Amino acid sequence: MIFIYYSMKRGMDKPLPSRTRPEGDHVLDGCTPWPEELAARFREAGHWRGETFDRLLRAWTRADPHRIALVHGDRRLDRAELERSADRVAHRLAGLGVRAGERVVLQLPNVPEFFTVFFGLQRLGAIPVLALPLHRRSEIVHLCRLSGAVAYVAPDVHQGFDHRELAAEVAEECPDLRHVLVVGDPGAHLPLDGPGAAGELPPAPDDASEVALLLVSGGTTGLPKLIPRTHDDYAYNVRASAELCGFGPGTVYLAALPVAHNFALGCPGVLGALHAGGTAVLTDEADPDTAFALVERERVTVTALVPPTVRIWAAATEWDEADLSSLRLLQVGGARLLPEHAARVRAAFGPVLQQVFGMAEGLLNYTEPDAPEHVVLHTQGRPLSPDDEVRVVDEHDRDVPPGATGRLLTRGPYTLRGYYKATAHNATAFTADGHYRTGDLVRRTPTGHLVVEGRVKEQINRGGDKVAAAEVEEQLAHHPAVLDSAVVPVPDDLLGERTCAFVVPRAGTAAPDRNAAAAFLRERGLAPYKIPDRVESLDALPVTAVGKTDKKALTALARELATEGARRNEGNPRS
Ligand code: OOB
Repeated sequence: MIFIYYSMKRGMDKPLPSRTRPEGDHVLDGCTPWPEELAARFREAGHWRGETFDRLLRAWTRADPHRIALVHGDRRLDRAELERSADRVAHRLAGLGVRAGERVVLQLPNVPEFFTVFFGLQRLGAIPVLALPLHRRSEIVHLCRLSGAVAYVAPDVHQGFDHRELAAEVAEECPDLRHVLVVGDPGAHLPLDGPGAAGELPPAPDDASEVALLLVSGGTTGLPKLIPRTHDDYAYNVRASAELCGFGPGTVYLAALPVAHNFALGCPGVLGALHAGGTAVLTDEADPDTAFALVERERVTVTALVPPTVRIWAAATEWDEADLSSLRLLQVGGARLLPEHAARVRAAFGPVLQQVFGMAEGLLNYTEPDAPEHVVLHTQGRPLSPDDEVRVVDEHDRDVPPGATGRLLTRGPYTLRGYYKATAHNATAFTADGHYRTGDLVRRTPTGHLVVEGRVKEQINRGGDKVAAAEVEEQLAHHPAVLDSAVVPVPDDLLGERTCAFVVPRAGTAAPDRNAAAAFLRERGLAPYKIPDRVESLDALPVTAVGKTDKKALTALARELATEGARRNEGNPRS
């Protein structure tokens, strides 16, 4: 495999001795480490190599300083420039007092600065908290508080939204936040480009068992959780993914999904392309016009998409004449890709489709690039690592018979052992022996491939964007006319699912309709994709025999209302 290009060159295949940890505020304090004997096994197996992301960046640069690392519009950064820019950011942040172990909320779209800040923080040993571009006040305040962030890095204006105004509100609500840094016009805040610390920085922390980044979970309970990813585990995630996907120096990866999301960041993503000696092209526009033109111009060889986008791309191939012949691998994941849609994608692009069933928490499943057609069309892939442990169980954690559908539990060398600072939640999110309860319902084929059949977690998957029902319900509870609410999925042809909120009004009030609820939730700073697509008023929520809200009944009702609505529209096409 070509991906080992760098590691072979540098003789990095042997585990490096682990170093001592520098003084400071350690994120590991809020984390659950792997048991020592397992950690030793993962080092022994060569999964964990003691490499920090700072060391990796320097190794990539040394191997080929003038190879282009990142392309964005007319900008092209080679590895040496990426490293220099990261060092400038490190000096800038050090000058502001940011130290090893401290957290910085990083909310940037797909621009080179995402990576200069990411690697600048790695240089300092500070930890990026990767907020999604669509997160708003509710999420950013929560992420800053939960992580105890000392700084927030944001764009000036992105897709019409002014992050500087958001930052001002966030700063007011988060006393630990010392600095807001803006890429572009800083307004009342600090520019990212600015004077830095004079002189040499202290050496970069070199303990690869430390946390390298905090990813945001899709969530099932009230507010998003933070997922600690160590250098050891995430470097393995990236390297093994790049190897499986056949990444090499010729790889040109198009990042059209947000790079703050695990899929486009490290599965194999931009980091995988850099690790393999390739190039990453960054864009925020995943529409076929923009993306096809980029594929043609940059000779893109691989990209990652969510199902709704890949369907739009497949349809667009019928009229768009861009030359897409450079495309070798088209990864699709984040939500279920139905077999008939997979077949259409294959018909449009040829045998380049790969299904990816992954999660920010760790476990990744890929269909192999050379997998037979029926595997690519009908399964969501096989676990990446030989040391990924996968169990399919019933509601009492008993293994179901082979081939039966059950709940997916997993543990392994790159799957978290606990969310950050979430002791109570961790008690139920993991089994006593450290398996993560994914909340997904799967069935395993005789070849070990997984088919995602559904889920038990209370999450709506809106075309790859995850919405925790409880988070929206909690926000709705603040509305003066809302006594109670329940948020459930409704099937949707393009997104797979949309959200429907059932609302019970307080006595003597009327429940807010869709527009009023949307305005209210926007005002509360909720990310736009979490705002319910439908709002229905009910006198009371149905309950189960034990008195819990009957979400099954509500899901059925939402489905009924949606079909009725569709039927009415068919009868009256102008409505
Ligand atoms: C990816 O990560 P997250 O953290 O946004 O969401 C994880 C959840 C999974 O537990 C599952 O419920 C769903 O998203 N999911 C899929 C899927 N891929 C993810 N459901 C059905 N089919 C698939 N192929 O979504 C993610 C992370 C890394 C790589 C790819 C996706």
